[in-house]
Amino acid sequence: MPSKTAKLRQLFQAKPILRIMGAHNGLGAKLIERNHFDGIWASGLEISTSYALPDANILTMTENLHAATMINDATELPVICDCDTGYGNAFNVQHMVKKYEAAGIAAVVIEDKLFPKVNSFIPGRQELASVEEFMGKIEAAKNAQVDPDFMVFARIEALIAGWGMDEALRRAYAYAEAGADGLVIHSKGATPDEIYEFIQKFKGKLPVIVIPTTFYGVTADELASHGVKMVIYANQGLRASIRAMDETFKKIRETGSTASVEKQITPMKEVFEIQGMHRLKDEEKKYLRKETIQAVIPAAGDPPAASDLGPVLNKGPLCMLPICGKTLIDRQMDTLRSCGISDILVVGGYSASSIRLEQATLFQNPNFHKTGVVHSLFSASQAIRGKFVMTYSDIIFDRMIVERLLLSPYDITLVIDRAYQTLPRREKNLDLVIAENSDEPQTRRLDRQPFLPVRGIGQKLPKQKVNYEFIGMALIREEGWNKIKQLWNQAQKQFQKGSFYEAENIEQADFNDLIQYMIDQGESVYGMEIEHGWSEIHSMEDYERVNRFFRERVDSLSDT
Ligand code: SPV
Ligand code: MG
Repeated sequence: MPSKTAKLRQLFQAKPILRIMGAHNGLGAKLIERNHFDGIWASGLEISTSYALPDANILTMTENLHAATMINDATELPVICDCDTGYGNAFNVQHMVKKYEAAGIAAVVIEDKLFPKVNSFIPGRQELASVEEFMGKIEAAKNAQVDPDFMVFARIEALIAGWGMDEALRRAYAYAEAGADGLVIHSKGATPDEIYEFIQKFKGKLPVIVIPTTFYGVTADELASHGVKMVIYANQGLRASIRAMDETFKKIRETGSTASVEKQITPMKEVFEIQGMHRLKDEEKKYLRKETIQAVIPAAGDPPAASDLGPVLNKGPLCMLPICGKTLIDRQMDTLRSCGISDILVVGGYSASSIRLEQATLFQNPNFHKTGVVHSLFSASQAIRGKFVMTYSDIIFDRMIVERLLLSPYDITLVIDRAYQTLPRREKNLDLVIAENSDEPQTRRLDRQPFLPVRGIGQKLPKQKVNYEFIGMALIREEGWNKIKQLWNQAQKQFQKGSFYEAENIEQADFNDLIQYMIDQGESVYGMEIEHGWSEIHSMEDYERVNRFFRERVDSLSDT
């Protein structure tokens, strides 16, 4: 890629006239580029106006350079910077060239007025520097540049200041002698006549640059035919946008809505295109390698045979149970999302067509009546990419449980509730757990969230050994899932006939059965101890309790 300084030099060689458009920020630069101009004028007038300040050297060099850098960074086009009088004397100019060149600017223009200058179209104070002083600035600028292609254009303000053509020409020769790379002959005439006269009389070799703000009737081709090498449209973008914004704001204020302007304003899609949002989105996967955590919710099974939830379920699956205006699965997904889990995979089976999900992927386990939870889990296997939280579809849980679970360092972690030890009733069909807990019951415990090795899991464990209940939620890391896949393969070969742990056959294996098999194969499975903060919904009694909870304390569970 040639440097922008080289690019500008090449353009001077290749084109009869260079068309340059003014900007004050990156957005302007982008629009200029897409309209095929040859370069950009970082206009002092535009930059000042963008700060709502007079074009009178109020802004510092640093502020102007900041705007110029924004422009330059947004475009492949060479940028020519309006540097007013060079921000002081020849030493300021030296420093300025060093900074602008280092920022990748292709050329600078300095004008022969006194600092602080006033915009050329403002009547009154248009004081010119002496020729000697300005020659010193040009020499300082040329000696300061490092890249030989960097250009310094000298702007003659004699016609603006009313000093006449002879003075303009005298200055032109002097600035050429001082080493300027081009001359901006500025004029506030209504026609380009005095420009043409200047060109005709100027016998030097330097390219001539014009800014046809007042003599706007002239075309670039006409200027070229008179020997102009570069035309700078210094402020038309700014003026167009002022008018467009003003009219838009007025209409919105008058009509009380934005409908009146919607069709005239740039669609958001285009705004994002200009920003480069699409590239950013395309590259997100490549650069934003944040660990994504998924959730898998097996929701394929029929409602429990003994359940009295029939009337509220209305033949739908349990996950679609409405709880205070939201389905159970929506409440689960809200809680998971509030913990940063947004890629949610749901496996339907029984009445799957009635499962309504927003921003989650639904998989099917068509053999749900003959298969168990493990089969459902594997139905989503192709979409499981790494770490995931598996949660049964019939539980509701506090987000704190998920948040803490995500911190588990183990490959497979089950959430186990110690409240089982104190529950007065011992329900049937609970998923019981035997976990190793070396703590003496009465001692103080420093670790609020112990992870305990799980030794046994199932519904038929010897009650006297059971100390926890599995709540139906587990964290499975990538390594854990790889082990599960590997051992599940092995189990299928091993258990082709007969029962598989507590399941009638391996096809009907429950998650408990799989985990017990893993443990028996020597794999480590941990339990994360909790106490309360969740509920299963298996019966009308559970359902009413959960509904009551949400009616009374909406802020505590999934809505938080
Ligand atoms: C600018 O754009 O800031 C210029 C050109 O210097 S003019 O406003 O015409 O002086
Ligand atoms: Mg200016």
